[in-house]
Amino acid sequence: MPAATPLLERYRDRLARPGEKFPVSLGEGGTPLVHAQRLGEAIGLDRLYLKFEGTNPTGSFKDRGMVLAVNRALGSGARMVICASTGNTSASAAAYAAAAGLACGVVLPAGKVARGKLAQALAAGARLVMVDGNFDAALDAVRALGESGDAVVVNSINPDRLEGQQTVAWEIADALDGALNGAPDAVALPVGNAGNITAAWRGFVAIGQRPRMLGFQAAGAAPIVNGALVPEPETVATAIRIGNPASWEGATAARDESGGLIESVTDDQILAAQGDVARLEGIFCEPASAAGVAGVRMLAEAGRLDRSSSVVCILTGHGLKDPDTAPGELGDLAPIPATADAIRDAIGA
Ligand code: AN7
Repeated sequence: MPAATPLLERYRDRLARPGEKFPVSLGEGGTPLVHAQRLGEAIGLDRLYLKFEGTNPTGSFKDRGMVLAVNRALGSGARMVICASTGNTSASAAAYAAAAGLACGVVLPAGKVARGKLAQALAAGARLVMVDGNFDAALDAVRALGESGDAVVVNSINPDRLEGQQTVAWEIADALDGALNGAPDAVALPVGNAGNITAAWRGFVAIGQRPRMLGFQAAGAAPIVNGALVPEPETVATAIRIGNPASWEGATAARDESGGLIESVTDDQILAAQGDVARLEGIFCEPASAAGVAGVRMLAEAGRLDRSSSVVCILTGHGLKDPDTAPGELGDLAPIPATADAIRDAIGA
């Protein structure tokens, strides 16, 4: 079926309950899978692919699970959805709730959410509160609110979210079927609350594929790598600034069942990878999204990935969401005369 078919209709046979209707869609899914030849050359991989989730309607992979969660909340007669978020979940929840005519509450860690994501939730009319505490504290509070029945929680503790997020695995498989004659050898992605690695692995298993799942946490927010909660997580990649992942067990199951790994990368490695993806492939992803690329580069350079292995990096969110950490400095460039000669000198044409 063409990619223009709404995501939940395309995979209706795997997702829908009998007779279920999905009235809400913003055109999610159908994201590009790019053979990253220049980046692959730099890293030492001949078959490196980038699945760019930034082209989803709200600019992140969250839309895949959110579309199912909000359709089901609407179908159940709910009036309001609520989430805690490092930013992208709230942008997605706010947008889908708006389209569904539902109210949306979002609870954010004060001062640590990228500007673009805040702007999205505000524009869609979400009822937004900042809490004095990190994402983990916000999620605890939202869980309690959900249990009281005031609103449907649309964090990934809602099983509909993970169900819908499996579609990224199915799209990768559909796109690579001809090119690779089967599954990729490995799939790399950032790990925050650990819903995505859990869902992607389930999605692959559901269709009989078993790529190695390579998860990467930020070094300052690496509870799964350390085997212990991180009470005060810190990283430039605010999307994955999470110290107590809700899907911890799903992530370790994905790692162990797939023969994969979950390791950490530093903020410097993350920012370098974000810049490489933009300069070598023309794809602008947000810092958290680059953690998977940073990890793959680290493994390849250590001789832990064969040059011939096929690797898909899931770039989870768009760089425009977080202009403040974008690579490159405009600095305090003094204006020059608006003449061809002056401009030619300045840019070295
Ligand atoms: C760009 O929005 O947790 O491991 O509240 O925004 O499934 O949590 C975002 C997470 C990776 C990690 N990349 O995915 C939120 C939130 C981006 C993200 C992750 C997030 P999970």
